[in-house]
Amino acid sequence: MAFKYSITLSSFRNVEPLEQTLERLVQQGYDAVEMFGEPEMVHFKSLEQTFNSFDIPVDGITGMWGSMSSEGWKRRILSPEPSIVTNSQKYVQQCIEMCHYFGGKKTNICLFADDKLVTLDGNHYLISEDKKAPVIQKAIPVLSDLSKFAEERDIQLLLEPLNRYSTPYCTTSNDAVRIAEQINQNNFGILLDTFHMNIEEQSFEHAILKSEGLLRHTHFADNNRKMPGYGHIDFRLIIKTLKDIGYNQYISFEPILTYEGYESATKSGLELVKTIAYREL
Ligand SMILES: [Mn+2]
Repeated sequence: MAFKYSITLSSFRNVEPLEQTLERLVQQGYDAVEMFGEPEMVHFKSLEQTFNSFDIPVDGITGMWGSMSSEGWKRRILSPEPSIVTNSQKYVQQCIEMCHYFGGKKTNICLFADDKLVTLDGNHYLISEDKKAPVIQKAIPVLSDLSKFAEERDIQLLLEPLNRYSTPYCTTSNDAVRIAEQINQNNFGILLDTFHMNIEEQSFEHAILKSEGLLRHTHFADNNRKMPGYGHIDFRLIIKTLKDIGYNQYISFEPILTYEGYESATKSGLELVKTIAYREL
């Protein structure tokens, strides 16, 4: 079984021109890219021409949540403020439309809350289940509507658990599965990110097994958010477990590339993961 390999363009956004990134990624053997979700900041037509000229497909849209965007403060689905929720819905709809336009199949969704609710961000505690439940419950109809909106455009809406320092409401595979089971729509699934899993999950293996049937996309980064092989996560067990559950979707790298030598890191990280994936485990 072969995986397909993608990478998030948000990683290169403030690093170099897009054309330079795409040219190198094609050379390095990437099958696709994830476009960052800033629908109001890019020109669709010229961007489409750029992707076409490098003959590299867009697999999906990475939502620019939290501090990823100057607009992040109003992209908070769990906010108690109705206007913020409405804005967040609109944002996800725009990302879904954008994904559809570029021929992608997946858009991720992260459950950010209002700053007032994230005061625990500053320390190391998690929110208790009884405090979490009502906040999540309120978001279920919103997520359900967005999932239907995505389905009409043949897009998978994928819930990505983040670590507690970003948002404490959906941090594990278990949290995401519970929400996805309540939504109960075929195009609503889960995206697991090894960087966040490393902080929150009891084991990579258990988290992946738990999400079987719902896992439709993965983000790969090492514990320090560099490319795999530049930190201390053991990707062998992760890849073996993905194979065990019959995962045949994208492995999409989501590194932070502010370090020297990032151009070769995107190559060696990809080669490391491919080597592990091809080897019999
Ligand atoms: Mn991610």
